[in-house]
Amino acid sequence: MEQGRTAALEKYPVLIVEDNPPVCHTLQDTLEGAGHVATCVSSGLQALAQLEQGYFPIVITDLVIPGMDGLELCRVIRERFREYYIYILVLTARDSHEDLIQGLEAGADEYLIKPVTEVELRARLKIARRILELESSLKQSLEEFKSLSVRDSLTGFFNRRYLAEHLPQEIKRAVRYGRPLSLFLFDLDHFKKINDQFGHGVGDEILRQVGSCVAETLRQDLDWTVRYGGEEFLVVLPETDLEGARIVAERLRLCLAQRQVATAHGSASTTASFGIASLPRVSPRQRLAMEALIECADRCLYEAKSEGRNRVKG
Ligand code: GH3
Ligand code: MG
Ligand code: MG
Ligand code: MG
Ligand code: MG
Repeated sequence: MEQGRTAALEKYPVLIVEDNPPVCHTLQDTLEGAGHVATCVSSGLQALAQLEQGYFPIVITDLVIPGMDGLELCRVIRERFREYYIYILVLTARDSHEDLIQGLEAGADEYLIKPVTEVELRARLKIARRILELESSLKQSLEEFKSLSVRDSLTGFFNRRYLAEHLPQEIKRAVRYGRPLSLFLFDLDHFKKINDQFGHGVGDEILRQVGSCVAETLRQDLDWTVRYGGEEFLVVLPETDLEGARIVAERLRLCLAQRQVATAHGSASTTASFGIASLPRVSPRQRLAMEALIECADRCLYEAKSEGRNRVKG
């Protein structure tokens, strides 16, 4: 969904479906006077074509129109257009109670009987505006919630929930198209000592600095990072073979080793140990399993730790 569609709009584009041109023009004037932009079409099929191409969160439709009638149009709109809510006002000369019920059942939000005064129409449009604004603010909250629910709040990296959903997809894609894929785990060295020596706040700041080194050394559009444990991270490198992953990990290792955090008790810094795994190195029987890849990286990370830390293995 485009940003402009979720933000509250000043003017809502209105689609008028009306086969009587003078009525259509009068409506258009009223709507424009009320601060909207209005487009007129004269049949249901034309209306659907407009809705396919453009953004019309408000539709005002007559019931008796050529071809598909207004009721059918309401039903089709409700079935087919779900990307954003379309507020539908039926505006008709059919004034029986039965017609009104049919119109509402077909999906109309309002059923107005001609002639409608300009004042009433403006008031009805205010209802439409309230509903549409409510919808867009709910949508925004949902987007924010979704993006927060897959991220770690301290570092901004993805969390394990995101990993469990996306790494299997990356692996599948790489295997299907015969593309390379690598990942590496890295774990900060003797991080407990940093906390002990400088306090947890400095420890947290160093964890944030990991984010800045990652941003400097990885490809922003392809690579992605997960906070895998407290001071352990997993980086996924699509379209990257083992040799490429070694280069990236080495670059990140240097960045972290050079990073200094100023504290009240002098500057603090840390190093990290890295373990890399690459798709071709996992046996074909296992290669779809993300656990196999991560285990492979974890074994290399263990090696890096036991060989003295601050190094890349894999
Ligand atoms: P090693 O080189 O073997 O990895 O040693 P280490 O001290 O880094 O490893 P250990 O697993 O013993 O300790 C990890 C430390 O990371 C202990 C824990 O308090 C710290 N840590 C984990 N999460 C956070 C966090 O969110 N903030 C801070 N400040 N510290 C954290
Ligand atoms: Mg008509
Ligand atoms: Mg440890
Ligand atoms: Mg550690
Ligand atoms: Mg650890």
